[in-house]
Amino acid sequence: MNVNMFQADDNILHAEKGEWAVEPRPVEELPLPTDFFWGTATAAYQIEGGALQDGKGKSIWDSFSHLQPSRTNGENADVACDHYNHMVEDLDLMASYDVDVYRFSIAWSRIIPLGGHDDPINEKGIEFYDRLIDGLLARNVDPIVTLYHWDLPQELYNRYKAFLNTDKFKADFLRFAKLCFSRFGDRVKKWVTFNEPYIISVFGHHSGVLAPGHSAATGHDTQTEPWRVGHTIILSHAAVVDSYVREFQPSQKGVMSIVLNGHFYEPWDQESEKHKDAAQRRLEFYIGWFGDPIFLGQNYPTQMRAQLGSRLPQFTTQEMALLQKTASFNSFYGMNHYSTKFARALSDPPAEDDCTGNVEELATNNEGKFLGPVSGMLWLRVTPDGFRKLMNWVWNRYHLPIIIAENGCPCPGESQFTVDQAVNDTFRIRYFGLYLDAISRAIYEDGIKIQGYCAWSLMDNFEWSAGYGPRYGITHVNYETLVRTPKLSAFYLKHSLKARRGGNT
Ligand code: GBH
Repeated sequence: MNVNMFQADDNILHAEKGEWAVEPRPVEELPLPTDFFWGTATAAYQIEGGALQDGKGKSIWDSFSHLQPSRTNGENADVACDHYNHMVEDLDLMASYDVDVYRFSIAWSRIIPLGGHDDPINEKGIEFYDRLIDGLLARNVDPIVTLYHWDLPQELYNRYKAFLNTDKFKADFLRFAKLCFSRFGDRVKKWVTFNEPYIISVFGHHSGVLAPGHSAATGHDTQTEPWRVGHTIILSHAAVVDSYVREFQPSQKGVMSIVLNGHFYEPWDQESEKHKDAAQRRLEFYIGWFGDPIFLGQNYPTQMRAQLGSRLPQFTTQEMALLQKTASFNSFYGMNHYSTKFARALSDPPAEDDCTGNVEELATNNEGKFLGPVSGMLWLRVTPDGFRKLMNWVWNRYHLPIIIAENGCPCPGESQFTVDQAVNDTFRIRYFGLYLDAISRAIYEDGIKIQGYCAWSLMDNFEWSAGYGPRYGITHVNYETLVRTPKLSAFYLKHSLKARRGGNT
């Protein structure tokens, strides 16, 4: 099959011609290494449903999605894609796409309903993930397992406000992680501790858009909470890595890391040092915040400490020693990436509760130009050059092989499409094609190690505060009938990856 038959209609791009800072290029189907792996990604709360099935405990997302007035577009994920009851079908779907890996997350409260280190285990929940993992291996698909993708056991929040109590959280998370290693680690060889600590900290504890929904409006201390939450995540990650390396890795031989997300930032005014500094500072506040302590075993970036002062928690000598010890045990950099924005320096002094490095994020530069065509989300533009630059930024700073753990987009207007329109997703195909070309350039022209790629997402699913509006899937899901229909992009990825790696198409 010729991958060119999947090429997007150019009209999609011409709509805004002349309005971009850089004109979009065509997809070139550039090569990838033969051992480059690809697959799809999901998260438990977004697809599983079975909210209270077989003894699962409530998570903060079960609560948050039932708040009145609704903060999730009037929708919840009690059923979602009902993956909990459609797992075999979903495994077969992935097999038909020829994926090499599947990145999914474990719902903590499904296997420890109350979440705590002394709380009972739910064997039924463990059985579900056992069947999932066995089903993947039977189909020759390697699992990449995320321990925490935002669905914290509600009880831990009730007991001690979860991330806001570092020692208690760390102990409970460590026990959950060890339970996963001991039950699943014989078959799971790639582990991710946390998905997107920035989002957990800032969107959960500053803007309050995501659970548990802390913001100034709900009476929370947004000056310090995000930084305390981030601190807890970093130390919990290090504790889990340390335990895995000492107690499990010698026999299980797996690898482990964390997944950080981040936009890339271009200066709002390319000629201005001030705005160039702002773009760099924004990246440090987004990615360096977690990356420097975790991957370098260093303190927070200098610019963060300078601006935040006592708002930023300090690492004790003992904690710093643990970070130094565990830094090199992170065997890859997990990258979730979608798009690029412009960064404009704000005037000093920064707001008392600033989280950005005193930077404004914009879709247009000083000439009013966009970075690329807009997808179905306003913040998400097709910006493959920024993706390549971010891979360079991360590689130069951390020198770790990169796994793209999430990448994708909804097509413009897709939330209103019929299934027949949705499956003809040429916009998404072009997005994937250009982003895979960027990976090829990063590997062969920039010399960066990139091991694999997970498309977000296997199927349309519950998009957090936006409910079922945005559709990121390479598979369409009808939320009434739960029928799954592959989109053209699923076959594009299957054939493009085969061709790029030198196989037959
Ligand atoms: C990922 O988050 C999540 O891991 C995944 O669960 C989710 O479904 C997927 O992306 C798609 O959204 O204020 O301009 O940054 C990505 C992090 C956080 C990026 C919210 C977009 C809103 C726009 N996202 N953010 S902006």
